[in-house]
Amino acid sequence: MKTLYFITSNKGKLTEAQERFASVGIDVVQKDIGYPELQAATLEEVAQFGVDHVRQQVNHPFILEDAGIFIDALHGFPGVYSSYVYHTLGLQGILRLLQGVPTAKRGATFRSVFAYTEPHAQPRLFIGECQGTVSLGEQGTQGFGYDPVFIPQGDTRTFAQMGTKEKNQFSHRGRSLEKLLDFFKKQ
Ligand code: ITT
Repeated sequence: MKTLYFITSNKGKLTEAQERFASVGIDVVQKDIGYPELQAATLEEVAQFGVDHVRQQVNHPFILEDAGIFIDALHGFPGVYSSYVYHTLGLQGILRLLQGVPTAKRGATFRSVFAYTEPHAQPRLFIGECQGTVSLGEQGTQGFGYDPVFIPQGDTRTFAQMGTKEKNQFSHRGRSLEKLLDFFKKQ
């Protein structure tokens, strides 16, 4: 396989997938055809629903991904609502919700669920997680979404203070992409 279609509206995700797959000679190509995001309890359900919708229009193999940040002090919020919350409350709104919460209690987990499917086949899911903390303020200008407020475990910088390659080395998406790549290698 030389070309892999990624159904996404998000250029940041696309760049990260392209960076990871370029080294193995796979060209990741964006298809921004959109699909409804089911209001479900899990990222897995959202991804599965997305596949069922997209495969009615696309008859070649493709990937799509649902991701979200789960903040401990907010009982997992925004989780599956991460996209909606990013566009409404925004990062400043999230930081306000965590006002007064000390660093030791600002734990959060980023999750990424990739779905890969071929026409008429059952989709396969590849899951990656990254633990860390929500910073006290926004830091950094790289990346996208919640990157300026997420500090991965083992580092003192936010994802927005790292380049794509470095973020991929231990991010939720880097990990799910790694599993997807392993799957391709075994095919
Ligand atoms: P799709 O078209 O691929 O669905 P999206 O931006 O709607 O793109 P998601 O629903 O998967 O993507 O993402 C939920 C939210 O979480 C959204 O606001 C993203 O910007 C944010 N997000 C996802 N992955 C992220 C990452 O690696 N770093 C920072 N924010 C991220």
